[in-house]
Amino acid sequence: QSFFKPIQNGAPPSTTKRHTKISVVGVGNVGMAIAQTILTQNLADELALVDAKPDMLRGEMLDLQHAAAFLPRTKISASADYSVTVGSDLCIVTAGARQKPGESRLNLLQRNVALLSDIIPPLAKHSPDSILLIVSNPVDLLTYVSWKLSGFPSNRVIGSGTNLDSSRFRFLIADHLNVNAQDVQAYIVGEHGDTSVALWSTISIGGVPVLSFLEKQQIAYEKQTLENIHKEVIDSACEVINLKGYTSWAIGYSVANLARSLLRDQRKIHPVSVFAKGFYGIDGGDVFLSLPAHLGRGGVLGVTNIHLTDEEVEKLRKSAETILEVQNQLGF
Ligand code: 6V0
Repeated sequence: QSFFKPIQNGAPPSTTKRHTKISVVGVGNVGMAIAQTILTQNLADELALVDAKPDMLRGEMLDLQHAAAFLPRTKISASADYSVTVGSDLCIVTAGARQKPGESRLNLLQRNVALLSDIIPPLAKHSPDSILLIVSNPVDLLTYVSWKLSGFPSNRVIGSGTNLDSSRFRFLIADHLNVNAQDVQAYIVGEHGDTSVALWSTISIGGVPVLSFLEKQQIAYEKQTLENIHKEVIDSACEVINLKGYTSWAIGYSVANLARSLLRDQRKIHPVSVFAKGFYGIDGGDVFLSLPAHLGRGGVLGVTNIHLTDEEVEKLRKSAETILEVQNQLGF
């Protein structure tokens, strides 16, 4: 006995609407912020969660499920077994080991690489046509490792990269000028870290290029302000971590925004970590770092050919070299 009495002569349900499934691996602070943003923004029909800690995982799943009355309908499942992710369109990886006191960055990186060796092969096996979106740090290196482990074409392996740095940059510029951050166009590219490169020539507000405006007005003071803002962006993750222990909300919104561009084929441009060899004179090896990438349902559709100054190209190459130096020690 079904709860509903079927209607007579009803047409069969339409099968034309695509079912969208997103998997999130790692339900720590970052994974849960991403999961909850995906739910509130109605980006998936199905959300699968995976973590190595089964009790916490089940607790997080139930807690989200209990919000069903206030959210768009999404099937939420969770398991430590990767079969729960089968048929995903997008797999987001946020699992990460925490730095132990006194541990070197390289050692932490090696532990995270070992962790990805357990995660990526089963994810790729269960969702061979999916897009992989890596968030775990150091994100550029781990995106490269995930590309290698998955065997996916490079256009379907993306790192969240400097998408977050760029939104911090846009916020700080907007705050300084008292305008809406959505009207501020500005890219930070390169490594998600200390060697990131702010592309001054790309900064515009409401379509007005800021740098040439300042140059015409000979406002040198504002240029220094922009340099200071970039420095503030580089330091801002540390500041938040020192204050609250981790970062979560901004990365949650930033990754959900990427999920929307990818799954809804928005063809928007995002500074994210992509296979960068061959772009902007980067030729030292297979390296992933952030470039302004054109994103859609197929993953990375292309890299924007913006004009960079010689100084910006040089900084970007340095950023690539910094990543490659560490990458070469991994033996991957
Ligand atoms: P967290 O709160 O410690 O969560 C990590 C989660 O990963 C935990 O729930 C673990 O149980 C889980 N985990 C560990 N090993 C495995 C495994 N083998 N399989 C499945 N799950 C596992 O960390 P938090 O959520 O704060 O951060 C996660 C990662 O995101 C870290 O590497 C951060 O450095 C990174 N971030 C990256 C950002 C970016 O812009 N790319 C921004 C913020 C954080």
